[in-house]
Amino acid sequence: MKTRIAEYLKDVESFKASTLEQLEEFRIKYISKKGLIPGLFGDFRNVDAADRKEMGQLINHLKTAVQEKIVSLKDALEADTSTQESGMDLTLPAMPTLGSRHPLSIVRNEIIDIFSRIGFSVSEGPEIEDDFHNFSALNFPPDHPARDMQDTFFIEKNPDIALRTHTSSVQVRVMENSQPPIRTISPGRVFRNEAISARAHCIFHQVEGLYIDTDVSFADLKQTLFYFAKEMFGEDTKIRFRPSYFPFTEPSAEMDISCNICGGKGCNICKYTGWVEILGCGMVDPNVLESCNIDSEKYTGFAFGMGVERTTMLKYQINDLRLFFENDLRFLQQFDASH
Ligand code: 2NM
Repeated sequence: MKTRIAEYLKDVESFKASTLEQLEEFRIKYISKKGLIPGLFGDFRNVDAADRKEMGQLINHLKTAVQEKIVSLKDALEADTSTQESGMDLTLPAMPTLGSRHPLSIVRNEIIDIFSRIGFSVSEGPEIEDDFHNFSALNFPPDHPARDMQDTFFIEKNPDIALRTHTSSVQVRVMENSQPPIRTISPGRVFRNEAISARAHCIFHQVEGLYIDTDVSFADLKQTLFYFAKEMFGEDTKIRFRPSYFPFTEPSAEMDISCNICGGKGCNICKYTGWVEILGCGMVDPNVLESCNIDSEKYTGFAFGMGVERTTMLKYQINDLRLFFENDLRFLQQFDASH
């Protein structure tokens, strides 16, 4: 009997199960009613009185070994199946992963870099603004739709305070606090009360630019933005301007670049026109300069504004804006960590 117990113990100790079914077979073999261990207890009745104590201990030890084996294998197998379902293998060794910059940060930094090289500084300001800096100083008439609750997030019970709808508000602050020459860009988050879709989000990012000095002309605007387009999208990029309207600029324009996907031949990104819209711009309205204590007889300026999401989508051929806000590693890890 002693050798039988020793053999069983060896078998138990070396047993491995790769499925819960194999483990169940093992349990039945040893501890079910007709299993080996109840069998040993049955034979125990015939053991000599002198050996009973030792045999009893050996059988109990075997039984404990079987029970412990079952518990530990069951835990391991169950942990394993749950990780298979989630697609993760927790048994893999830990690997150091290098974080990468968010694509919006990569593109914002590149825009800042391009304008820094021609003397623009970076200015920042508050995300919660008053009516003057977000609307009035920028020549928005009192009944402009952007001032409506439906387009702008106002702070409850105070119609004078809202989340900024553009970073032009930062440039109002720059103009208030300094005199020309002014050359500055303001990157930042802006907020608009819009339904979230593949093309729109209620939080997005802008870079706006402002250049004020004596004799600044529309030709300066065109040349500056042509330089930007070539640096951002490649030397062969062409630009064109279409007339537009903004309260804060006159004249105003929208700038297109030749489609960087198809090179102007026509594709679904440019809707077969060969051109894609990239930014809005114009000559700063004299009313804006005067609101900010800058002499509009002496100075002129140009300004522009672009969406960082839109620019990033064009640069990296991303077709859904929501990818920027979901923080899915499978998306984020496609961008170079070195930026
Ligand atoms: C745009 C388009 C045109 C703009 C105007 C100003 C300011 F503060 F100088 F008046 N900053 N940015 C501007 C002009 C923004 O975004 C589409």
